[in-house]
Amino acid sequence: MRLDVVTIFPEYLEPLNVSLVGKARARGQLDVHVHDLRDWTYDRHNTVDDTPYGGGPGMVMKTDPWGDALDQTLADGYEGGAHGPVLVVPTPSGRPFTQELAVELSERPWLIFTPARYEGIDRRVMDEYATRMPVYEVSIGDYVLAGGEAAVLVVTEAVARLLPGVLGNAESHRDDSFAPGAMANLLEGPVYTKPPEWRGRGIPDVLLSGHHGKIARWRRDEAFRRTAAHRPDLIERCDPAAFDKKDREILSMMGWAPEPGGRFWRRLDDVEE
Ligand code: 6GU
Repeated sequence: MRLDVVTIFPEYLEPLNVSLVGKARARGQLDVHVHDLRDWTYDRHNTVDDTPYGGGPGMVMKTDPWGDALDQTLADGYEGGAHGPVLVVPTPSGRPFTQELAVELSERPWLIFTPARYEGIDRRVMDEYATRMPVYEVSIGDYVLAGGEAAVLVVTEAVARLLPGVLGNAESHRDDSFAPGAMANLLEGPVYTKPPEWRGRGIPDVLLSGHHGKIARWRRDEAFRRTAAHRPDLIERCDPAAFDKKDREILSMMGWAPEPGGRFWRRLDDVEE
């Protein structure tokens, strides 16, 4: 997979040399190119922003540096044999970045990221490139960052670990929380390793029982507990056909009940917080 990142802070992308993404690069599984947007400015001050039409606070990133940078990035990539680019534009007003979108992006041969600072990029840049390639405007969560660079690191790591041969073990993302079909999208419960006792704290007996059925059941119960506490929206979204008898018992104990349509909703009256 080829990755291009155009940014006014190329040094912010240094973490792409480290850990899983760094190793994928070293092995030739990822071909990463980081570009300085200011290379496509031609005035003394290397200006990339200007005041917004219509007034208001902040600055907007100008069309010309982005247009020239993207034209050259595309030309260089095609010349190097890349094909099928998609533009990934990090923005707090984008669609939520999810595991499903990570899987979709991991199936593309070439991602071009345009992290912005200030109040974002002049709309015409996205409209222009959308006539030539898919454009994904993505947000990594409901909070505001000072710029899109950290989001590029997040998206890149989520995508890179899905590439064939990047994670050592092909099984290792099968039961990720949020992997399609994983525990019906429950969060994963607690995990333990040696020693069996630490500062007076043991580990749940069932994990030492060697009884695989009981262990699987315990893990599922813990996943329900954790999901109910941290992400009740995930349980409400679940297809109730994914719940077995024991799941229903656990949910009921935690204050959840099926509505006539079958989906589970939390009873607000008798819930212990
Ligand atoms: Cl992608 N960019 C910025 N600036 N803020 C964000 C974001 C992206 N996702 C959530 N907040």
